Amino acid sequence: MKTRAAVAFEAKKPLEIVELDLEGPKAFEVLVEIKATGICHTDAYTLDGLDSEGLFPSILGHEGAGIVREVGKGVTSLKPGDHVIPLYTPECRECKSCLSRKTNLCTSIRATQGKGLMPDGTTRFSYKGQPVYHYMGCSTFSNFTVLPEIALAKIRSDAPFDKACYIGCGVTTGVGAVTNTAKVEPGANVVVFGLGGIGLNVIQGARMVGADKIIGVDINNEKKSWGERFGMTHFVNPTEIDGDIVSHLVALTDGGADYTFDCTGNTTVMRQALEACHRGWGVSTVIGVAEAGKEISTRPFQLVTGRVWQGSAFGGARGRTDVPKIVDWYMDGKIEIDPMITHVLTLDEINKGFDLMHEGKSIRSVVVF
Ligand code: NAD
Ligand code: AHE
Ligand code: ZN
Repeated sequence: MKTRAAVAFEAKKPLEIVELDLEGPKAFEVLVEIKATGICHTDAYTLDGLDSEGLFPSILGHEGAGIVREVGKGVTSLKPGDHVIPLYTPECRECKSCLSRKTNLCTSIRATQGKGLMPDGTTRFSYKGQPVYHYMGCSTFSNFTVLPEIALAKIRSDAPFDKACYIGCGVTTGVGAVTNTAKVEPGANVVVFGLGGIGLNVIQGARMVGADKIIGVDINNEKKSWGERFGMTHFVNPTEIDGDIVSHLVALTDGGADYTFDCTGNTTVMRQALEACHRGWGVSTVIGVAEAGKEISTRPFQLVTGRVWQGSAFGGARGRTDVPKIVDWYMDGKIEIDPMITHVLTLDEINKGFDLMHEGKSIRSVVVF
């Protein structure tokens, strides 16, 4: 079949909207009509050539929602008409990682996914007879896409696509980092670095679990009112304080934060986030994705004296199990999504979504098909 898609032909070049060929689903695969997709900073990072796994030409996008249109042989958990959210972190429930119960990082198809291919080692997309790569196993910047059955969460059919798509990455990543990874407890002091599409969801997650101080740190003052809207109690712009940001935050939290989160992808900020943690017990969670070649460092003394450095992918969520529950949280009013979707675009306008992100003018842009 044919599908319209925004194709990343080359790094650092705008996406091009073209009609592609799409092969139907093979065994254990599913054809999905994407109804809406968010634009996450990770898409920009890959388009900018900063992803060590980045491949071109490819169809980016990993924050979508849509409808199952066809299932391949052997698919039992989904049928045409089901509403779904694609999962860049699948959940096979059979691999060593899934069975460990210690991680959400299902490993069953990670190797081919990182090479832009379906589990059988081929791509379903092509343009003028040449293969086009999948991205993060999702490729939601295409009106139709093919995914493995294990990479789709079935969701309730009354959830609006243009909001539910955000649960495919940003909402789950931010809220889940608080609830699943850090397991923030009521009364804790929390510092969130980077108040974008992820950081604001960390803030609303911290509010949801009953954190006490929720301090937001951003170099963009316009993020102050955004943070406050979702539960932030204090805002710090590190470029506007006297002295260094770590001392400032340690003073503000009476010795250091119980939990900090990096939502910037900046390795200097990651170090600050660790060092702003309380001696003896503070836990810093890295969510931001750093560009290829970057490394983090700190004095080992920071760890010897009880601070813990950890990371979180997709908010520690087991997609097929947890994503439908997060959709329920949204539909029941437990978490907010609507105000964070600042821009709704057509596929033809998708590059504007990247511009708005780089200019700091959007929280989430969503493309509707
Ligand atoms: P975004 O562009 O919406 O937000 C980034 C925010 O960080 C902006 O508000 C920006 O002003 C702020 N910022 C930039 N430099 C800063 C600095 N030095 N100090 C303080 N604030 C600074 O991006 P996003 O969509 O929220 O994504 C944030 C990061 O999370 C990206 O690195 C993205 O790749 C990553 N991410 C990771 C996961 C995961 O599973 N681990 C999932 C989604 C996104
Ligand atoms: N490809 C990069 C790593 C990118 C990365 O860490 N991705 C996050 C999700 S970001 C969503 O917006 C993730 O889930 N990582 C776990 C995984 O298995 O990729 C690189 O450095 O090679
Ligand atoms: Zn993302």
